[in-house]
Amino acid sequence: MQSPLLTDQQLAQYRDAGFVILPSVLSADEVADMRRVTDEICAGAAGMSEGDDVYDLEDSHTPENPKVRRIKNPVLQHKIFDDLMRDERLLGPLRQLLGPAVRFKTSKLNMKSKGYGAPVEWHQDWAFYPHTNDDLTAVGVLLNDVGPDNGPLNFLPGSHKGPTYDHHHDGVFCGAVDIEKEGIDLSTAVPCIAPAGSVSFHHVRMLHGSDANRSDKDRALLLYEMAAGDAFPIAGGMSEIVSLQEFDAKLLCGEPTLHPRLKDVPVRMPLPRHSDATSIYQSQSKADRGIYKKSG
Ligand SMILES: O=C(O)CCC(=O)C(=O)O
Repeated sequence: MQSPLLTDQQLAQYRDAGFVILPSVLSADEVADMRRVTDEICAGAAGMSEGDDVYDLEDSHTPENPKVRRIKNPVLQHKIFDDLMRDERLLGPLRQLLGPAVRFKTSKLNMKSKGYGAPVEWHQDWAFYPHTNDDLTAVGVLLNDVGPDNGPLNFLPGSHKGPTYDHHHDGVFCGAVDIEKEGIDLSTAVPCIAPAGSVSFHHVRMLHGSDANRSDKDRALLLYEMAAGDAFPIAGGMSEIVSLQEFDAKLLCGEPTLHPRLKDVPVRMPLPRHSDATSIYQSQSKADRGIYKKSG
């Protein structure tokens, strides 16, 4: 399959709106393989009474009726997910967006299963992990066809050029923006509606969120967080450099550097944080805000 390098128009859209969606990058067979592996991993949650390093479980999960909300860092769970992030069909556009050196940060597979898949309240990824510059992007791989009803991810165009919003509640980081209090107009939000196998790229400062999946169609979304090689995490954020060796091993292409590129970017530290908040779902549950919870 042809490597889908971004056109000038797509690059301009990413620059102006903060996201771009490439339809049908993966073949139907590739998507089917990923869904099969995903099902196999999810089957491992049967019998579990609480989440662990692999599984984030829905609030309604029981050992007898397992419901996985997220597979944590799927690249560590199966080679198929590791292979895809090294694929030129992703790396080509990533080099265009971030520069010659691209570093993998982490990954997640949000299941948003039919009938109950949890919402993710509006937030900016940047609020969780500020860096020395904002050349970071999230790559979303749709493992199901996504329509208006099965909980599409929504982007607010242009919000990546605006402020870093308050993601605190009662003085503690909760990872969700109070849309009403901030007076944010979501009427121009764009849902990421596309066939399975499509790939989206959204800027790290993009305001985004998704409703619960009350439909009868699954909506699994594989996400890779990627950074420019010279973007270094700011201490106190939710990314850390454990060792230089590990940090450099996460470079997917390009040369390592000890010279972070510094950019004048708006930063709010995600501190203090709830000690028992191990995922965005749990952080957000610490606040009674959220337009999706209210409407759900
Ligand atoms: O799965 C979704 O719809 C939202 C994903 C997201 O924004 C996140 O996990 O940070």
